[in-house]
Amino acid sequence: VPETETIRVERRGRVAWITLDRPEALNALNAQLMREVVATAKELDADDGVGAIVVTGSEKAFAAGADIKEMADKSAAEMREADHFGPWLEFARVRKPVIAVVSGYALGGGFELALMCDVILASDTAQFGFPEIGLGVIPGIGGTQRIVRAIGYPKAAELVLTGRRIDAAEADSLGIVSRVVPAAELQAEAERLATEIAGRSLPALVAAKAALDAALETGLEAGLALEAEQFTALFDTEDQKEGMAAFREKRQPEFRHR
Ligand code: CO8
Repeated sequence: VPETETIRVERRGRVAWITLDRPEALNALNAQLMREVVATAKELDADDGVGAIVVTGSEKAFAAGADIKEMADKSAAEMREADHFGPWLEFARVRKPVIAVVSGYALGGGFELALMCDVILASDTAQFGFPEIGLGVIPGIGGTQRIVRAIGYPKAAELVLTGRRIDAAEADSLGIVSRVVPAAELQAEAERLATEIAGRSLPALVAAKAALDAALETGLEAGLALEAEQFTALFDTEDQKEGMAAFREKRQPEFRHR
């Protein structure tokens, strides 16, 4: 993993933790943080010892958005030149499961970053919103696209057009988050969930994510074909043989992630 200044990176077993670490700016996503998160995620994606990646922030903020101070004076040409978008596409293309563990503010780009992840585990202190409209801009790293796919147009449009902030309970009822847990239990639950996922067969996890992604990208026929092919290809993995043997022998599987 490369040297980083705006994030901390830790490995515990097969789980890699990326902790956003710009407390002075409530983890606002500046260009350096974007480069560090994306480079780290790509490196972890290529590492066979990693089964799942967690992205998290502090107790007060997952991330309070893109860095307003960094972009305030830019022209459109300068924004295009800086390309704040392409690297995040690479983050969203990570093949392994990515889990957002959200406490406090997940606003603007911070909310969008959470929506790039596969699973969102939220503290009951979490707050989500798209304040961009109040700044004279709009979500720019996937917010309008992913929130419509997540919760449907009418609910999504209200959030984007008003900038209204919602709490964890409302985010849960809208289907924005996977699950909400009390703040005091967030760390333990995140650890447990990430360890559980990372312990599963890596080829199966990657196949599952590819098939889930296809549901957002393709029509039903093409998605069904992709799912069937991903399912079938797993029959050439050691883990499929082990998983099914363990079932027949009434024991836990010991996956070797190949
Ligand atoms: N950018 C830069 N600095 C920030 C940001 C931010 N998004 N959010 C907070 N900070 C800074 C504050 O300026 C403050 O610094 P300082 O003490 O030097 O003034 C420090 O973090 C602490 O913040 P507050 O004092 O404001 O803390 P409060 O607890 O009073 O308020 C809030 C917390 C409500 C989260 C408040 O900080 C806030 O409203 N922040 C901005 C939220 C926002 O509007 N986010 C959307 C940004 S636009 C965006 O995300 C677009 C995404 C797509 C673009 C992709 C390309 C770049």
